[in-house]
Amino acid sequence: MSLVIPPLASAARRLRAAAASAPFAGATAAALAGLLCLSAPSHAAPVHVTVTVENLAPANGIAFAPLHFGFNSGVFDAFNVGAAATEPIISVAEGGSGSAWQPAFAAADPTATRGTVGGLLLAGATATLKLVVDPLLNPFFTFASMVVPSNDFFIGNDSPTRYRVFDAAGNLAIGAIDQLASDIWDAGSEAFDPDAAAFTGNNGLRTPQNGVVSFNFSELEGFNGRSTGAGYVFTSGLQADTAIYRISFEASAVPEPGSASLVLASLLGLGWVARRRKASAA
Ligand SMILES: [Ca+2]
Ligand SMILES: [Ca+2]
Repeated sequence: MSLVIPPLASAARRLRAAAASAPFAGATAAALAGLLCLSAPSHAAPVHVTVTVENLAPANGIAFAPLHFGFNSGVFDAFNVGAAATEPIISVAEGGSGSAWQPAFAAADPTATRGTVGGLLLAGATATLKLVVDPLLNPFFTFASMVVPSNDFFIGNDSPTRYRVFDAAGNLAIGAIDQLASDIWDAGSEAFDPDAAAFTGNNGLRTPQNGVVSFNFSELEGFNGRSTGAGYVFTSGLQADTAIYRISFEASAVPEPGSASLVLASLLGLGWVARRRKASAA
């Protein structure tokens, strides 16, 4: 059995070996080895990410169930336009809970950083969640949230690689994801019926639609005039280009005092060697 040693680690090892055998040059080598180890790209620096969601829809219009999301490697695909919805996305679209979506995501991409942000998000409301993300391991963002009132409407990304929020260097590449009314999906799993819809009826009732996932926001007008669970009378007020939802991202470094002090120690080591050499030459 042989170990494959990456070039930088190998260089660091040779420098450490040199450090053990030669006094002054060795000290320089040890300091350089320390720096090389720190610069080796074996670990992505984790970052703090604040995810903020905002309901931009017109007042007394649509609201949203909690946003289910995950920073991920780009392999979890919960639905496809033109195909029948499966249990994971139905658990978001018909009930808002994501009770099958989250486990399916975890099974498909075990190292994804998943979360849920907000409760019932009414027009004008915002909610935030801060979490730690590895930007190189999980550069993509996937999300899903039920639109209410509806029987099976939701927002979400069809392609798992649609939103790459971190670039190859681990820097934030997208400040926000904006959704318009024309981005709203009908899961095609439950037939339109305000009396059986979340927010205006008995959400426990349902009539199978046996359709496929498709874009659909115009059907929301069918809820106009209905009293909602939040007490207001619903008016859709949506055109295709009406802004309805924004997910924004802010990233900041996670402090790593241990690494910082190692770099400082290495630099101080180099300075000490330089002073010793100057002293010997004098
Ligand atoms: Ca898809
Ligand atoms: Ca439907």
